[in-house]
Amino acid sequence: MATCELLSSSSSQYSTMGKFSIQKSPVIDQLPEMVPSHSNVNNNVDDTTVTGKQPSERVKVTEEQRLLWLGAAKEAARMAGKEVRSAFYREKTVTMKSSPADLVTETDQNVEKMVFSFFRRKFPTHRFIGEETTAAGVPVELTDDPTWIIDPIDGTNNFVHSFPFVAVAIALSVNREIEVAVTYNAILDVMYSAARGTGAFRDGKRISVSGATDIKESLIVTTAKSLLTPQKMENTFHNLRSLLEQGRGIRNLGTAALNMCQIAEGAAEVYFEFGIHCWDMASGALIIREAGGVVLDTAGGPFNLMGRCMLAASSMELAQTVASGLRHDHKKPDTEEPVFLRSAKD
Ligand code: LIP
Repeated sequence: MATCELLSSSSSQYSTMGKFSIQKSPVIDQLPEMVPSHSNVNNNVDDTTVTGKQPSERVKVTEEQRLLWLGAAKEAARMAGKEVRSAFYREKTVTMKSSPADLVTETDQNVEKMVFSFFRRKFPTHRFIGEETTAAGVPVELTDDPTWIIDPIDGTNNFVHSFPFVAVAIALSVNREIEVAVTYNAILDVMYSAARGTGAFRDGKRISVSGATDIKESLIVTTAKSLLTPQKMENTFHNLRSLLEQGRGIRNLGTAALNMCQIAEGAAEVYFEFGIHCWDMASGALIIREAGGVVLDTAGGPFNLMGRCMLAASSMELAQTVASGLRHDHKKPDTEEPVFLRSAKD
């Protein structure tokens, strides 16, 4: 196991093993190549039909396109996963973002770059939103155009500690709906996937939520975040206490994307979290809904992909029970304009 030591109080960068060396943040160095592609080159079959601008002009997405995109998403996730695995037990160069619990490594940045390039080659007109690109200063912008939403390493803290729950999360939004999604546990080699309207799968086998409606029979997954303000700590303790008094227990894998997959495959019944971003939620939202689950905001309202929070459950009844007892922790949304995802039936 790598040891994590903060080697200089004046620097935000440290190494998980061996000697410390100060480096310029690779985020800044990589920015130009990580800017989303808005190229108009069009040499791919799907791009000729999905470029809707106005709702009335939106072209219907076909099954063939979904299959093509899902295949590409799985290929990208496996390719990224190989990179993540090969770096997993090696020394890592770690940079702090907003706090000592909010980290980024060279692997996060390299993998995001690699995945962007992969999709750019296949789908030159598609756009991108990525965790590390956003951290480097590119604003989140979701239009009707096909847009890949990517978290290269969901669970960076886990990755830094070599705790084996680390996911590559990839989703494609078209007309502001998630059409395909994959969440890949790169260390344990488990692939969750979904295409809109066709169900959710784990390594090719169909999965579904448990369907539980009673909190007394529910495992609850959530994150108790470190280094919060006293008020936020209070809210966290309130929520944990109230759920511990009602449910069967609380779990956390340390990755939002894999936490969501536990609801989708019926291993747990409720998941909620405040402060997460669209790249943490996009793949899981589709996978849970395609598995028959419910995805809402933490107040029990419609789920906003840009709203920085999620409440997912195995049934609407359970979701509303939990929503009614939660103390909320509001964050600045990823975009001012909300993006409400419809269910596959709409
Ligand atoms: C992290 C999540 C984690 C959540 C953090 C963060 P990252 O993503 O997966 O579960 O609690 O807020 O979003 O930064 O490791 O990709």
